[in-house]
Amino acid sequence: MDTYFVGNQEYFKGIGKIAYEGPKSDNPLAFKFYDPKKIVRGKTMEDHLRFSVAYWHSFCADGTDPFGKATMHFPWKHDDPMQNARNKAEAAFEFITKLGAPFYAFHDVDASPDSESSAEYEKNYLEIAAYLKRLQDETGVRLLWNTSNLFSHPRYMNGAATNPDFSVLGRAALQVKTSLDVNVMLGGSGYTFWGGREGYMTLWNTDTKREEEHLGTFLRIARDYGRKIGFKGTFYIEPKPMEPSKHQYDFDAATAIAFIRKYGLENDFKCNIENNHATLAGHSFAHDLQVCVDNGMLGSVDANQGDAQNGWDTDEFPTNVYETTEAMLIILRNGGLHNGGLNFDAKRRRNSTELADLFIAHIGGMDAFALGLLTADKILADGKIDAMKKSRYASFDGGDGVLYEKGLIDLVKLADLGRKAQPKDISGKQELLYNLVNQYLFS
Ligand SMILES: [Mn+2]
Repeated sequence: MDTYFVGNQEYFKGIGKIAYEGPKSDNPLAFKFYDPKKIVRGKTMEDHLRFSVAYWHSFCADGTDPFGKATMHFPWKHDDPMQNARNKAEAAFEFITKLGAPFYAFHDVDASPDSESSAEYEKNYLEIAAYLKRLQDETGVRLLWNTSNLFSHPRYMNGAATNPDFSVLGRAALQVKTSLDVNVMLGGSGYTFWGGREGYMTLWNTDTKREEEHLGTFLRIARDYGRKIGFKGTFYIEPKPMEPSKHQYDFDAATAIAFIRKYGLENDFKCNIENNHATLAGHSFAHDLQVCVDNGMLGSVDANQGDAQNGWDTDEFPTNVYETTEAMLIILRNGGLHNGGLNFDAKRRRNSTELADLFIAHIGGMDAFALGLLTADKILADGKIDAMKKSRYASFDGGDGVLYEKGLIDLVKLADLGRKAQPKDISGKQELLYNLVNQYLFS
């Protein structure tokens, strides 16, 4: 096996480059379905899926939860915060290169040490960013998006851009400005806003109208600054209905899109849709993706899955091929992910403590989306499902239905047509569609 590392040492010892070995392989450290150079619909799987590794879950989260201490031990940990950040970057780039993911994503304080001193925060971040640039150049790994953590520090407990204390907005702006500077330096394809604390805990102390307007202004000035310094990527809003706030303003895709339009941000902003956030909002992953595609607002995807038996954001690695098939079908109908990607905002379970588990978790997620892509391709190539969907609307493809779609029938005329109409009971064929999907998946 080839050894591979960046910097001074190998952290994932005994694990080489992950290869495609096909569905019959019993090697847990090999792809069964993700074959990066395989051509599907004229494009490689790698280019369709645009996988990204998330810094925070993979190289920062150590298994700590509200009930227990860390369970994961990272060999790159160092007492000096800057040395720790450089080691972590080397571990991350070794991992991402061995895995063969083309992209990564991070929050400012995942990559670089936070500081109470704003000058030190900026200095640390720019210094680490220069090191990340070096590692990007050395490995060819690219930045899908970065973001600023505007939720962990106590100063953000009442919100960042929506904080009732104006002084907090300034510190948030410093983080966003520096992250945009870093993004341009690293050639990022996107920049994400996730407003975990942009919401409220109780209406008794909250002026929601004012807070939402403050958020609109904050995103507008961030957009203006980004464009001024040459940021060419897409800005993303990542909807989530709750957790940690009781109610978050970017509740779901439909709410975020309405917000984006209300504040005139639709030429620069799109949505970053996360499966587990959609389910937390009472939707399905497919629903929020479809809402985005219908509105030309699908930006990027945080690829994970939730747990049907509890109501919180579990951020599990995606393995449900039924969900990935539906997702990839919608993404293919959208003409692909464009600037976006499939970013694994997912963490291994707290008791999956071996470093190899980090590879196994990502391999499973990549295989699940590869299967989804292959099945979605079969569904589109066969065309039966699309034809069934289209035929349900055939009455709008001829006669008065066409005039109605063109807006040429008023209510009086429509009511007049209604006097003569005799609607029939037409089957939606839902069970047949479900059965067809299983045939595509398993035959
Ligand atoms: Mn999540």
